[in-house]
Amino acid sequence: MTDILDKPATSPISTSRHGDVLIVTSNNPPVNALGAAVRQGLVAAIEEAEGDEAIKAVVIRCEGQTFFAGADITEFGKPPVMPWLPTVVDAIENCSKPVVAAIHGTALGGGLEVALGCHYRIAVKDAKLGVPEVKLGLLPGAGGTQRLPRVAGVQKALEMCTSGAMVSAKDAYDAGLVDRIVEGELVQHAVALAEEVRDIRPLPKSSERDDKLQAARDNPAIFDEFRKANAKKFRGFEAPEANIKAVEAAVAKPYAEGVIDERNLFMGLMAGTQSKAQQYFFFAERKAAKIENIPEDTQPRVVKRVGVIGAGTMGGGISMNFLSAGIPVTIVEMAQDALDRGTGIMRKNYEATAAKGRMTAEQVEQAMGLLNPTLDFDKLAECDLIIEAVFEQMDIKKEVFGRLDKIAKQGAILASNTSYLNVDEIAASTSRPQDVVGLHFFSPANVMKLLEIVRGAKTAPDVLVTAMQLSKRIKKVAVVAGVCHGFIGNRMLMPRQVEATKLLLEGATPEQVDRVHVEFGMPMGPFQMADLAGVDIGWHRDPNRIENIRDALAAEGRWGQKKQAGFYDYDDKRRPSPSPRVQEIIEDFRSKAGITARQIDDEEIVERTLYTMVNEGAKILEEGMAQRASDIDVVWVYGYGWPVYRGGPMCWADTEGLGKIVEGLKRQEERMGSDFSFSKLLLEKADKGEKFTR
Ligand code: T1G
Repeated sequence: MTDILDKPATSPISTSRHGDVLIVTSNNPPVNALGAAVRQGLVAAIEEAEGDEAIKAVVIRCEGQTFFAGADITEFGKPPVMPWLPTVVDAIENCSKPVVAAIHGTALGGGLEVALGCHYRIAVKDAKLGVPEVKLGLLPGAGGTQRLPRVAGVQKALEMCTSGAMVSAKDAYDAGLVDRIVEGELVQHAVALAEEVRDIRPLPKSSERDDKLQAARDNPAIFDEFRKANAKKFRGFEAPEANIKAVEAAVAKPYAEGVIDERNLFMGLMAGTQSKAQQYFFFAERKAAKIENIPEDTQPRVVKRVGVIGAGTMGGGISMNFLSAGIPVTIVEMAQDALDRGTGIMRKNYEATAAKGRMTAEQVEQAMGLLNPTLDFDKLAECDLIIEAVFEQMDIKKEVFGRLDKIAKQGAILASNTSYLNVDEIAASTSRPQDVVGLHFFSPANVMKLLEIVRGAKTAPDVLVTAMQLSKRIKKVAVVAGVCHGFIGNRMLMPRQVEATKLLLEGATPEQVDRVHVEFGMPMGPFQMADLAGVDIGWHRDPNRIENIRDALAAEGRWGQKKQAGFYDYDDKRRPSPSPRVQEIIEDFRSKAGITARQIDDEEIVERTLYTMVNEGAKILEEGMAQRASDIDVVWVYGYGWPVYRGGPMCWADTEGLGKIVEGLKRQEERMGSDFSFSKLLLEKADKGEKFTR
């Protein structure tokens, strides 16, 4: 079909003819975002089709990696340029000749809305479709909330609009979103379909469909049932409810009125702080992949086989990331029973995923088939990347790296999964510090998306580039961190935990502190998190050495959920309740310290735990331990569940106002005593009225 495509025009939209079919092509890399020039070009192309008798049908397609991937997010917040996207979609739908959407890649957001404006939709097998606007704190604002339920049904529309998840071409076909799935030359098939339907009238307009709405009219409870079923997931977010309301309007009102509701709901979201934070975060997570101060053309090293030392919880979880990406793993343990236990848990985890229908039995076998468990440490010599996940103790790490230095092949990357320790010190125990890097996975390593790539003083640029590229392959979001105690995430966790514990001594309860954090939008508070992770993590294990509340709990075996007792008591379904025993322990420490309990208000808890985190984040920035403020936000959203509708600690601080943050910290400075010192950068920025993230 190469003869049909003319030379590219200046506009990203070009048109060409194949017989009596007008082919409209968008060439707007990297994702054919529907920027102003694309929108103008599409309207012009429809006018061209209308104005030429010889044209009987139209195909709309895209060059490059994907069909339109949505509105151009970089245009948001700027003065609007006509035509609006809804106008473009209406122009397509009101064309007097049939318009076929030829979909490949990811037809997302406004891209799917353009396809819904077309009269027919054809897709290649591996295409994906979705309306991810909710992830930007928005809703499909170009008729999507009105057309989608009419074409795919209300339940499907609710699920797609509120999750933002992509659906496969097959799933889309089954839902009626796509008329045909094809293999091979998409343009050819699209032109053939256009020829087939050229004389069919009336044209099938999505906005005029009504059949699939009736089911919801007969069962109006569908909306509240959907709200209830998703209440936990949507907690704190504004956009999901707005999406539901827009779909409700599609059912209750004629199309022309429903789109007005959609527009009003869209503008309401766009004006709010949540969508600004979530749009900021969309770019923040992409910026995190950019590594500063390395040569532009640094090439990654080849990684064909990965070695993992330690088949415990972390080693097993880390291994699964690579196995799932089709990368062979040699996993080493010191004892057969530990090795068997570790590989057994990996298989069990895969089987649990398969039981949920998220992978097939053969994929489980495929992944496990790439695993080479061994007691022979020297087998690591065949690996291109070796990750140690041994006990979090410096002398043990140094001993392991010393051994690796002797057997690992030249050019192999030696990585530590340490969550706190000094990577430079570990690197110094080898003759090849340039090959040493930290790869800090978060537990459970096969689930949590965050990966901190800890850049040692001597870590070579290509080691960093390799780590960043690999992180994408294993579906992680990686952030480069400098060498300091706790890197970025855990370093900010420390002042939060210190102040949270002091608040208990001063009169707060674990429930109060945790409630404030959960109401803020965190998945859990500091004490719920301690009970989940384990109160005994990092404990010195001497039951006679009781220096703080945590020591006291650990000494009594109150190690958290796994022992049905920690900062809370737990029933056999792990439901928490306030613990009288913990209250006694707190009161005992309080009286020993001569502290009289006082009423502590929620605002103080925010200032002493969340504001101090912002202050620590500012120190991380001023010390160069993070490349940019937005990286800190990526760490906290992906590593600890910071509510993305607040953008992350640094974005939230900007929204609060740095002056307010400084004032709040000044109010608490005396109570925090020597545990606290102001970040100079924070004071400076607050003084100048500057922001961290924009
Ligand atoms: N607008 C502008 N730039 C975009 C973009 C978009 N929609 N999508 C991606 N980019 C940039 C991205 O910043 C990066 O830039 C490069 O493209 C490659 O992206 C009215 C209001 C399509 C699945 O939310 O999900 O339509 O870093 O690294 O991994 O109803 O990009 O190279 O400079 O992600 O191959 C709805 C968002 C918009 C889709 C490709 N659409 N994009 O993933 O590449 S709102 C979205 C994605 C809307 C209407 C509403 C992914 C992708 P740089 P990438 P990828």
